[in-house]
Amino acid sequence: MEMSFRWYGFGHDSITLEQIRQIPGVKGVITTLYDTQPGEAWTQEAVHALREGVETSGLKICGIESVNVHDDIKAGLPMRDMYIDNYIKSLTALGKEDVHMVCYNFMPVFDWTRTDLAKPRHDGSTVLAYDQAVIDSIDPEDMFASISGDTNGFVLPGWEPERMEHVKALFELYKNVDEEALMSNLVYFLKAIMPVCDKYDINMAIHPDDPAWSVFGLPRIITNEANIHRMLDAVNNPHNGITLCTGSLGTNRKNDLPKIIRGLRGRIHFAHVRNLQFFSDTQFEEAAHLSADGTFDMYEIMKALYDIGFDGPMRPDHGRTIWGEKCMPGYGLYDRALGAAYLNGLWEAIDKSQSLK
Ligand SMILES: [Mn+2]
Repeated sequence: MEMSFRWYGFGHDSITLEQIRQIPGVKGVITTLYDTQPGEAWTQEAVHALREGVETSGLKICGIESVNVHDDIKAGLPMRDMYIDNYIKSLTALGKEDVHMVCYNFMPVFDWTRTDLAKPRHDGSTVLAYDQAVIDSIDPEDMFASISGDTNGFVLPGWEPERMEHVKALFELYKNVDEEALMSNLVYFLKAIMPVCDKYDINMAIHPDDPAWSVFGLPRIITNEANIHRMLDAVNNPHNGITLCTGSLGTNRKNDLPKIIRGLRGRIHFAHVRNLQFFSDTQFEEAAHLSADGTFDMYEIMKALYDIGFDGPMRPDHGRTIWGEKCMPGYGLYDRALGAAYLNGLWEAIDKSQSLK
């Protein structure tokens, strides 16, 4: 396991590489070329400049989150082959710059959905939260305007304003795409990119849908153990793997996270670890990482990852906003640094107790 930290790049993040470097045990960053659009081919020059900037600060790029997949690929439209070619160019640029893990998602229209960006918590912090009752009462076109809380001037990844202007057209694009079609479009995409992943040893890590069920009637496929195995078996190449995101896959309380992890040896290429507190099956908020603050047993999650020999990058996921920090909701420095320290502590304890046996 290699502890990492998400960083949005020069000019896009309030947190500096120098700050990240001082979090004990953090070896590098998970980042992206923030100025590119989905479907655009990344150049090696741009990746090289990003890499150099990160390495100058004594860190490294542990992986990319995300190289976004164009909607024409997800919806299976005729232009998809051109966009897949561009995706292959982006992977080539990354491979040549020694980047070997790429996170992506295959969610139509909305990358992730929350109904509150700054819900006050019992401890006076604010957190991201979800309530299905709110989703059921609004129109998807009003989704962005309906989210309570302030982005503090940051553009939220997956919620770029230029993209959200076209929500109606995006829904139109997916009107004939059901879950079967979406899965087959994903398999088509994966089969096309596996050769370049083999060539440069790039691990593709699909992010689970968040929340792990259909919202606004849109199809969702990376939602449970059976679907994950179906996707992995359909393209049975070790480079075809997943991002084990506890906070996303865990939104569905039927998903037994340690059990799912134990069934995915060799296919988890990236881990997002965080905790949730549930108020009902469809209402939750993002707790501190500590087991006692939420619903998940973080020790069992980390132990399962340890036991399957997980050796990819891990990052603390969304944190609470604490200590008066002004930051992108979920992506402040302080609580994610606490999360990294806690997860590193669990890992060290598991590792040492294993070697005693
Ligand atoms: Mn995640």
